[in-house]
Amino acid sequence: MSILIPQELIERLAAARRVAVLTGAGISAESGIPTFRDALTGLWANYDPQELATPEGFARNPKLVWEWYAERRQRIAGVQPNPGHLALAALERRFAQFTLVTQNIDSLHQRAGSLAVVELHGNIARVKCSREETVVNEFPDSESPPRCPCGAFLRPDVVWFGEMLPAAEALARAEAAAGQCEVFLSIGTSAQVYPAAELPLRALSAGATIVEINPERTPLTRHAHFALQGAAGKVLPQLVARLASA
Ligand code: BV8
Repeated sequence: MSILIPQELIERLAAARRVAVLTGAGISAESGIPTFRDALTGLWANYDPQELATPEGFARNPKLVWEWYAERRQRIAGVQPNPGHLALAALERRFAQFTLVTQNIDSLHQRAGSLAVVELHGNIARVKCSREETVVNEFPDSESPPRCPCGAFLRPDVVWFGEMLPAAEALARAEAAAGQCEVFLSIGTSAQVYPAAELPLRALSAGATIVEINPERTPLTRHAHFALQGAAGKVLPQLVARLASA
């Protein structure tokens, strides 16, 4: 089922030199990764994600939080990038400046071949000491969570609610790309978590064309010049095909 992609959007993209993209959990949904809000199926059904993805949640129950991430890591290891990820990797090669900013922690953009990926919220494959913040490459799986040689628990190297985003470098790159792009695409995100959700608004105020790709409406939809209501894995390959013949 093809989604209507207005010719005006194709022409604006074809004429653009600088493009920025923000993705959220929705772009990994077609790979079989539950989106953040429905990540809590089964065993996790009765926990609030904002309860588990917080320093307080980890301090309160380090074993539970460690095991939630271990299960998510397992699930991610077993899936593949989907046509939406692959289409974004193809799009990157088409523009002089293309910045892909993701809220996701699953490495699927990199596995699909995207090169310039800005990970705002870290990466689940990395583990760090909860005290020293240093990334640890291997660790004993004797206890859960394992401990750093310094004695503190290890934790996933992701940004939890209430935590500052990593090295301002990632956020600064994302903000610069949003402020300079001619077209900004917000794909598969509920546009509720800050500061990521501020990026399309920054692009809008800098005069960029805002495109949203999401089966549902979000707080961003009313600001978008083009709201393509469909799945990323269906819409993005069509966008790439239309651009190729533009
Ligand atoms: C910060 C990593 C400064 C971990 C994530 C009170 C106290 C403290 C902070 C706050 C506060 N009030 C507000 C804040 C700020 C807070 C925030 O924004 N809260 C929200 C909930 C209001 N932000 C923070 O805390 C950030 N840090 O502000 O630092 C600071 C410091 C100290 C004190 C104050 C401020 C840090 C936020 C980062 C949290 N980490 N992830 C992990 O993954 O476990 S957030 C996590 O949820 C994701 O990374 C993502 O960013 C976020 C939202 O998820 P989405 O990606 O949008 O996914 P979601 O499920 O919501 O939606 C999926 C969408 O896809 C849907 O719209 C659906 O329709 C669509 N979809 C589905 N299928 C498809 C599809 N689209 C396309 N195709 C499909 N097939």
